[in-house]
Amino acid sequence: MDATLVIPALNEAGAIGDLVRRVPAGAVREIIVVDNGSTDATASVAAAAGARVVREHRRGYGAACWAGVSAVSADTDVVAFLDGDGSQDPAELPEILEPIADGRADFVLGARRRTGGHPAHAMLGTQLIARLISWRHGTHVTDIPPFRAIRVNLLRELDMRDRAFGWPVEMVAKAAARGARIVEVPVSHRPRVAGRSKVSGTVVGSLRAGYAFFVIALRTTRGAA
Ligand SMILES: Nc1nc2c(ncn2[C@@H]2O[C@H](COP(=O)(O)OP(=O)(O)O)[C@@H](O)[C@H]2O)c(=O)[nH]1
Ligand SMILES: [Mg+2]
Repeated sequence: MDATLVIPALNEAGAIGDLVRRVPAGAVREIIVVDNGSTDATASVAAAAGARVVREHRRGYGAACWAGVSAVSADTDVVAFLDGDGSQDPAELPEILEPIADGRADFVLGARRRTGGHPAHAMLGTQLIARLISWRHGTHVTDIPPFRAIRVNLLRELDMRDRAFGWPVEMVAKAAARGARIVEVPVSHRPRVAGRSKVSGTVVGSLRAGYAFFVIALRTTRGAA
């Protein structure tokens, strides 16, 4: 199985180098860091750590992830995602890839069991939307997390439209709507290791992300996705 890791990064110079170096050897063929218009040394730090750096000047978490997906080599079977702030542990990447490698899953979610650094309000909203999607599409998801792995073929079929914070929820909702085999794997979560939060750590970021989550979840639950 040929897997590529995509890391969206906006001003993560303090975290990205260590993060890239901690990806277990052989877990993925390539690590792509998408520099989303950083004003710090994110790109050079990531490159020095061994990642391939792709630049995306259009801001947005989804725009960054999409640029990474567009840059994977043609023979890539699986794309994994995690954030550039060090909140997830790359040592857990083999566990995220395993259900797909075993042929048990099309899409794996790294469900956050310990939510250090992820505010309670954000976690609560996320869990509510996970329930809504589960109920509507007869699947069982408990989180809409940043740590994910998906078969490239499935991802391309999803026709992803959001380019901002709604990207993860669009991916989960559309995959569930298609009856894809979604498996959750428990993972750890800790506060970002450096830099500033752009989403759940700020009031504006939380509201924007929460709004996008709800709008996209409702759209797909009405069958319009
Ligand atoms: N908000 C935001 N995050 C981006 C963007 N591009 C890349 N990212 C990355 O998306 C990840 C999640 O953002 P983060 O600030 O950690 O959100 P939080 O975990 O909810 O506080 C980080 O790796 C960011 O660097 C962007 O345009 N906007
Ligand atoms: Mg974060």
